[in-house]
Amino acid sequence: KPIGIFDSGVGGLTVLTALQKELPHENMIYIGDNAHCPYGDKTKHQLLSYTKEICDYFISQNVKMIVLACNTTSANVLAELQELYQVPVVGVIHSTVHDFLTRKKKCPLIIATHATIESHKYREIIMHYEPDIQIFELETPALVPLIESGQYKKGIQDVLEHYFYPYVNKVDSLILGCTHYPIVLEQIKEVFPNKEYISSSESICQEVASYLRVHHILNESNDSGATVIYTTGDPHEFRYSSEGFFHYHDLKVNFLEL
Ligand code: DGN
Repeated sequence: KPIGIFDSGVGGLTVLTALQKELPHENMIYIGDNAHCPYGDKTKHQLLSYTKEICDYFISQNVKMIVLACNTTSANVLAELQELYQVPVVGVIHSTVHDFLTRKKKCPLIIATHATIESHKYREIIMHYEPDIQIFELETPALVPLIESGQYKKGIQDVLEHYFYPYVNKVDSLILGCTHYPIVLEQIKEVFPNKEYISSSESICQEVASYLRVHHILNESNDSGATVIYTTGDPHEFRYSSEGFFHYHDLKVNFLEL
């Protein structure tokens, strides 16, 4: 049985590639919901309606687990999706917070979409474990459209400087609370150096791997897993925006109508 993974667009490919590395024998289905991208400015009601369609599709494909490779939906509709489906549904936020807490930092800046920041999910979970941590939260809505355009190298430095300038001397760590952001981590490090960087795309892998192991649903065969990629938008655009940073050659992207 495959694992179903989705995001609003190409950002979740950062989770997909990390999972492929960690779990090379698993079959995976990836959906980029580009028809509704970006998710960051959508209401909870909209997010639930889009993600239900995606999860229903995954169920029709007999998946054994669903991974929300997206902070915006993890922050806003995870509990609702967990109620609705029999298969395990996991989001990225708990494992990212866990990862952050192991680094022993005291002043994190969390960057994420409007809907993730507005939910204060990161703050809530961090404070639950470590009430003394001084948390800064920042919406960075210009980043996802830039990354999805595939043209992010032009102009991103100015945008990043504008966002990070007020925090340069205030924080000791940066939580990349959106799965699109690791794509521009090098650019971020240039304008915001010498921090501890925590990426929600890496943090989730251990959680998925140990869940599969503990529940004995890890694929034990030595065959390499197959991945099928879908977008609800334009497959050519999806390929264009992902090829620049993932170095996939001849990535096969299928159109999915939900
Ligand atoms: N990559 C998603 C996230 O982690 O929040 C969604 C980004 C978006 O669509 N704005």
